[in-house]
Amino acid sequence: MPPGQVQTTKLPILHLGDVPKFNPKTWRLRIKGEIEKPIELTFDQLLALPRTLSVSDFHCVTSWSRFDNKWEGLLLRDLIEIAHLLPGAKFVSFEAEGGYHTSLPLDVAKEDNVILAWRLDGADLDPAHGWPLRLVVPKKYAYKSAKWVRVVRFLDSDTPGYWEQRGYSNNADPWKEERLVK
Ligand SMILES: Nc1nc2c(c(=O)[nH]1)N[C@H]1C(S)=C(S)[C@@H](COP(=O)(O)O)O[C@H]1N2
Ligand SMILES: [Mo]
Repeated sequence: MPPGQVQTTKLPILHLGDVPKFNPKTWRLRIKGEIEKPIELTFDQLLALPRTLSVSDFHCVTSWSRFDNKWEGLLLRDLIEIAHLLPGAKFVSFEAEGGYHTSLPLDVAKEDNVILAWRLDGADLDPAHGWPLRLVVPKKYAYKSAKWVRVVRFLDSDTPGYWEQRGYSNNADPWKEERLVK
């Protein structure tokens, strides 16, 4: 357990704004920026990609942690391989429906267990937990784990996320308790 955290067994629901509706006819995941050619995937096309089961812990900066979450989806590492990055790609930004966004350095995005997930603990994601697609970054505070991801944008310089622009750490390492920037 990282310092200052308390264990919870049920996954709390935490986000800004409303839970968006999912329309499989119009929904697309868009991959763009510093890549050879922009990619657009329907949800069915996403489901046809290699999928991984990734078990990890989840730490919210407001101090709850949930252990052993079984996420299923597309590893960022596999997405990066499909996307054919240009040499300038150094960061990746995740843009969610409703305007929420967050970012990671490319080397963090390639770490184990960073996944775009559509299932949790053997069931499709609950709408409130990000259905149909959410990011999970276990080694960072959960504000990096954007729900309802619609755009994955590779960048040559960082675009800090919603909370990162409002005083929260852009490195967000729970083991170092990087919560608010002092
Ligand atoms: N789109 C979106 N994603 C988001 C948020 C948000 O406000 N909007 N909040 C983040 C925060 S602070 C947390 S703790 C987790 C919570 O995920 P959960 O509701 O599935 O437990 O979602 C993250 N992803
Ligand atoms: Mo959070």
